Amino acid sequence: MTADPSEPVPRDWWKSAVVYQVYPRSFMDSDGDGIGDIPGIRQRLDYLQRLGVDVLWLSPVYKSPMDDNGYDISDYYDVDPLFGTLADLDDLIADLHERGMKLVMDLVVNHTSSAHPWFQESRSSKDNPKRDWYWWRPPRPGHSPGEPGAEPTNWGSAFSESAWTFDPDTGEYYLHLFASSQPELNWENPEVRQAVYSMMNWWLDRGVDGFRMDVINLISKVVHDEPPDLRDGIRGGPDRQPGPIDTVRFGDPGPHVLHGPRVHEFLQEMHREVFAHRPPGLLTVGETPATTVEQGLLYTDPARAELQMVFQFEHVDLDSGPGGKWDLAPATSRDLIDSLAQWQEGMGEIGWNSLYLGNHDQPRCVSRFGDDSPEHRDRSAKALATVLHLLRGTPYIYQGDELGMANAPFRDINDTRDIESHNAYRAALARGQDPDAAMEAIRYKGRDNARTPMQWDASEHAGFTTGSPWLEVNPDHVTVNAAAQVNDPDSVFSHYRKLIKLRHQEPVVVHGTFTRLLRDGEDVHGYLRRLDGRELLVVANLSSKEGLEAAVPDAPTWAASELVLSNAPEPAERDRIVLGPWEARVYRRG
Ligand code: TEU
Repeated sequence: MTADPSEPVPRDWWKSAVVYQVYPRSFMDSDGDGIGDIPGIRQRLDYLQRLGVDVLWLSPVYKSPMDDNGYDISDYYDVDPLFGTLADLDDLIADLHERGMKLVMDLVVNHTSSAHPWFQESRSSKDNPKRDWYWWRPPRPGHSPGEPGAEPTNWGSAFSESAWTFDPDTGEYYLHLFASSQPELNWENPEVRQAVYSMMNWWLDRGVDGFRMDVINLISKVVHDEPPDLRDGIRGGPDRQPGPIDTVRFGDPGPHVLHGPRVHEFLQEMHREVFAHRPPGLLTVGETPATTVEQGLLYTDPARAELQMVFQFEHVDLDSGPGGKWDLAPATSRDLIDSLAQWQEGMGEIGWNSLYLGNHDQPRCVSRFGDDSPEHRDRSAKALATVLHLLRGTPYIYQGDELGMANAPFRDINDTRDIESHNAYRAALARGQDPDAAMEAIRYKGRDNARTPMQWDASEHAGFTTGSPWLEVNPDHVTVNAAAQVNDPDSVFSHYRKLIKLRHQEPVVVHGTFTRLLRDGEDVHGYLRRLDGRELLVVANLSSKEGLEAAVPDAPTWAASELVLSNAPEPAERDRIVLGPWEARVYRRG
C-alpha cells in the first residue's frame, strides 16, 4: 500500500506496515561480480511493489572487510564499493519514497570492525583517547599473557571462540562477543554514544526511515565495583540455557552482557537524541536475542520511549538443545504456536510484536517449520505465512520466503561461506565430533541456507547474476522462482500478496485483539482476531496429516461464514471445518 505522501503519517503507521528484508549480497547483482548490490535492488523494485510491501529493511551495506558479511563495519558514513556508492543509496531511497515505500537501515553499533579507525586508534596505545571506546582488560592475574586461561573472563563468543583476543602490542585483551574482528564498543563511554547518535541523525537527515538495531540488548555490560569488574560465566551443567555459546568450552557471558543495567537508560537517551524531535514516519526495531516477554514489554512499551518492537528469539531457539544452536532438538508446530501465542498474549495492548519466521541468520522457514517436499512445499509455505501474518504485530518477510525458497543441499563445509558455520564446524571437529554429524547440523541450521542467491528465474544463476555467484544458487531454482510465480494467482507469491492486502484493508488485522483457540491442538491450530464486532478466524493444519478437524467454538457457523482466504480448494463441508495437509483458512464475519 503505497502511502499517499500528502496524507499526514499516523503515529503508529508501522502497525499496519509489512517489512521486506533484503540481504544485499544475495538479492540482485547488477555488475556481474557475483555479489548483489544496490543498483541491483533498484532493478527489482517493481517486483517488491507488486508484492505490496511498505518498508525495505536493508542488511548492512556500509564499508566493511566483510568478515561477517557487513555486520563488521569499518565506516558508518559510506557504502562499500561491493554494494555501490552513497549516490546509489540516495537513488534507492528516492525511488522507494517515490513509490510511497520506506527504507530502514541496519544499525550495527554493539561492535565495529577491528578495521574501523576508532578501533585502530584504540589499539594503538593504552593511553590513546579512544582506548576506552572499547573493552580492554589486562590478562587474568597469575597467568602468562596470551596463554590459554589468561583471558580476563572465561566467556565464549557466538562464533565458537573465546570472547577475548590478546593484543601483544599493548599486552591487553579486547572483548568481542562475535568474531575477533568485531570488537565490542564501550557504551559506558558517553563519547561513544554521542558518536553513534550523530551517525544515526546523519542517516535520518539523508532520508532513511528508521533502523533495525543489531543485538541492541548487548550494549550494556554488568560492571562490578570490586575487581575483577567483569566476572566469569557459568560453564556447562544441566541447567544451562539454550543459546549460541558453547559452554562446554567457555563460560556463558549471557547474564553479564544481556539486558545490562543501563540498556534501557541508553535506549531512552538514544530516543531523546535521535527520534523524539522527528515527525512520525520512522521505524525502530531492536534485535534482542534471549529476551523474555517481560523484557520485551520494557523495550516496546511506548510510554518508555525506547523501541517500537523487538526481534525476540524464543521461537527460533525451539530446536536448539542444551548444547546450543548446533545441538539439534525436535520442535513441533505446537511448540511454535505456543511460543507465538505467548508473545501475542504477553504484549497485549501495551507492547508490540515483530512477526518473523526467517531472516539472514535462520534456516529457511518452509524447511524448518513447514515441509519442503515437492508435494507439500507450496501449501506449507502458504500455511505458515497465513498463521504468521494475521497475528498482532508487524510482519517481516525475508527475501525469497515469499517464493517458498528452501534450505540448500550443501554437500560439505566448502559449499558454505558463513564465519559462524565455519567456526562451529572447526570447533566440532576439535571436540572430536564426526564431520558428517557436524555438517548435518550446519545443513539444518546454517545461516547460508538463507543466503543463497534470490531465485528470479530458471536460468543458470537464477537471474541473480551474469557472473559466478558468491554462494551457489539452490538447484531447485529451475522450478522455484519469481518469474514462475508473479503472475500465477495460485503461487506462494500471490498468497503473500493477498495476506499483505488483507492487512492493508482490514483494521481488525492491525488493531484487533488476539484470542487463542485449540490450545491443545498438536497439529491443528487456530486463533481469533476481533475489533468492533468484526472477527477473523484463522485455522491451520501444520502437518502432512489428512482430514484433521478444527473443532473451534461455533464451528458450524464459522464453516458457513465468508471464507476470505485459503490455500486449498473451496471446502465441500459447510457445517464443520476439516483441514487437509498444511491447509490454512481465514474466515470473516461481522
Ligand atoms: O545476530 C545476532 C545473533 O543473535 C546471531 O548471531 C545469532 O545468534 C545466530 O546467528 C543465530 O544463529 C546479529 C546479526 O543478525 C548477525 O548476522 C551477525 O552475525 C551478528 O549480529 C553480529 O553482528
